[in-house]
Amino acid sequence: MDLSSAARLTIRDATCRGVRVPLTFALGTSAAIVRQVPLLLVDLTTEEGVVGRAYLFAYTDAGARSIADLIGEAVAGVRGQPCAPAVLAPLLGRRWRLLGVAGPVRMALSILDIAMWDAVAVAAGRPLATLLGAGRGAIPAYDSRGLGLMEAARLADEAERLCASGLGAVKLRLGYPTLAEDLAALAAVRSRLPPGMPVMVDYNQALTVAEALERGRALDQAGVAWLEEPIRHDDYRGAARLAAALAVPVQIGENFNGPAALSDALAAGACDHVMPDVARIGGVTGWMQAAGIAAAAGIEMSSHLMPELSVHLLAASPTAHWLEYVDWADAVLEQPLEIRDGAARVPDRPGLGIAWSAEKLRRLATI
Ligand code: SMN
Ligand code: MG
Repeated sequence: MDLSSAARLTIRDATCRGVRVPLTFALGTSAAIVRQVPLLLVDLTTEEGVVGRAYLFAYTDAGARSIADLIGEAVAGVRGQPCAPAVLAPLLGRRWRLLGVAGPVRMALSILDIAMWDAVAVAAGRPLATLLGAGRGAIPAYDSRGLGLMEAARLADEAERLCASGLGAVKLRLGYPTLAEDLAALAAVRSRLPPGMPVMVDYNQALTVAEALERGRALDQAGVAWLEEPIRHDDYRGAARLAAALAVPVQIGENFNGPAALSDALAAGACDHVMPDVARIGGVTGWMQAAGIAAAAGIEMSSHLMPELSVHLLAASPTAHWLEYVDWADAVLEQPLEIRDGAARVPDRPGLGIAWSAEKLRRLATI
């Protein structure tokens, strides 16, 4: 039997580059103010000459350096093996169990998995979304570039600037010292958006359960699209109390560590929607497992950051909901993600359709 060229790829090596991208819209969250983002760019080489690419948001410079180090060690362990991510994902997971597959280790293994899938799709000459069985060509996206914690007048101006993107929804960060300030921020943003535009709100785990119940009841009246991470991300019992008591949909998922976490959260009734992060859910392999669990439970699934990767995965997810749009990787990509009619387009190029622009990279500080 003749194997396809994709099945014959052999892993050779991985190169990682850390770069610091200044943000157009500084992003104040209740946890930290993000002014520049460390991105880690990964090139996975194969003996056949096909290169698989992926990138991740590394949160901090030390995060980028340590994840790069972990990727190097993980690749050394699978050098010479077939580039078969569905087989290598459980193998790598077992191998790294003693150190613990969470945080930077999970991110290293996830990004390696994504780069392997990219190589496979590039070798097959098909967009990754198509290879995963997707039919959708575009995913509705919301603008997540700005609307951090700041005074109401500046928030209103920023909301107006965001409207130029043509996206149909925005996300606002909340978690001011008082509920009144949260509501004032929401009102300021809404005063400059088209009437009825959905607004998601994100607390980045700032509240206690009691505070979340109080603020959530007020947000029920305010009609927000979802209430994201109101409390500690892994307090599923607390989140279940909120989901049961509140009308506003509770959204969690950017901190799910692998598909098992999503499964546990749904079993606990901790949320109404989920939004895994492709670099924490286990790459493409983990995402597709998570998408199956969410679909079986009838739960809407959105994405977290890295929209150029997530657009392919949402296109192949049965309960796809919203893509979180940020433009951070525009600073490194030859062809940035295309936004049209309020949606992100799945690029009609082989693999993820991403390539680094040497010229753009020259302008960025390296980590
Ligand atoms: C978020 C997380 C990390 C960095 C910036 C913003 C936020 C989101 O939780 O969901 O976008
Ligand atoms: Mg969030």
